[in-house]
Amino acid sequence: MSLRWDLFCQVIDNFGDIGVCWRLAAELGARGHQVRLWTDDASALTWMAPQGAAGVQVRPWPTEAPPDGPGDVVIEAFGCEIPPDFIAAIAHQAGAGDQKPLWINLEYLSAEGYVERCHALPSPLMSGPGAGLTRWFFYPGFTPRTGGLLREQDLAARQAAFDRQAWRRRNGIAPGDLAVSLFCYEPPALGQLLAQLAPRADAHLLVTPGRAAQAVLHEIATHPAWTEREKLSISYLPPCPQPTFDEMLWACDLNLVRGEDSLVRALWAGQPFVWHIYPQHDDAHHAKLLAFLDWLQAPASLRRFHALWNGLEAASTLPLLDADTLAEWSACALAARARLLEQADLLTLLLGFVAEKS
Ligand code: TRH
Repeated sequence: MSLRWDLFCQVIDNFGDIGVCWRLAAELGARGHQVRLWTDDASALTWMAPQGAAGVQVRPWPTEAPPDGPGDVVIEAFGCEIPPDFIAAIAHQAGAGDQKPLWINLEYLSAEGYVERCHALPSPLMSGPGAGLTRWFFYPGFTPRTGGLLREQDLAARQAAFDRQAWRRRNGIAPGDLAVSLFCYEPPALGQLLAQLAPRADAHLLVTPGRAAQAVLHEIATHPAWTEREKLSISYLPPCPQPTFDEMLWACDLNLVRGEDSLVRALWAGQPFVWHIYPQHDDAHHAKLLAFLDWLQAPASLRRFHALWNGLEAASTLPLLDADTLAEWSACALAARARLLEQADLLTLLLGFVAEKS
């Protein structure tokens, strides 16, 4: 059954908020639903999704509900605050005896234990224009008792049709070369990574624009002793659409990803990866990272790389990115992907949840 969805997305910083919301909206559209994506900052969509998506309308942040009222499902992503007049319209509709809309708070992704405990719990509203309504928590996650991960229905077919060697040839990367994609904030161990790759004439570093490119340029400028870099090929990439970003991850031998959405994409890529987790002021991200590494069943060298890359540990040497290490990380990544592929994807679980509660 085709439903009408209102998806609310406020951009805090970076691209994860809108990146996740866009993937969800586009996949809803692909499965025949109608989506209004309300956002206070759609600017990144010009490069992330220039093609748009069937069934998806991008709308500026509203002050009130549109004349035809809220849709069948309202999603506030990452606890963003829906405007009070829109909430009043939800309450009005619910007060008219309608079960709809179903109101869902889509949370951030984590592998921590609270996710299984809190997933699908109700949160009754006690005050404000929504008093008396119930909002439901929906937690993405890595285990069957969570809301799962976004995975498009056509992902497997797209991956099967992807010509990895042709992509590498187009980008001047020989089959046996080491291609490393870099999407990160300012990793404390970036200098160490560059120093390790610098003498390798077979290494290619594909640097995404923005903070990653700035961090690399800063590192090069502030470490004049690092003189061998001319051997390493560094490409500074323009921003690209999400499907093109995904293909880069499928084509590389090591993906250094960050935030939330690109981590999921690295998992689907099935290549070795390292996660630069979004840093939180109270260091809450340390426990979050360790929980993920436990779920991942990361081997010791991958745990150590993560600890240094994320600044949980200092004054130690990054594991060498040699063939044995990458083979071990590859086995780990493939096993993780296989576990995830046995589970339902986020949208399938969300649609089941909506059907159950409506
Ligand atoms: O940009 P991020 O660091 O986003 C973060 C996280 O989501 C974090 O959890 C959140 O709290 C914070 O934002 C506010 O990383 P993330 O999540 O990987 O999002 C990046 C998106 O950008 C992803 O959808 C991939 C996309 N992308 C492209 O489509 N093309 C590109 O060229 C690049 C570099 C990224």
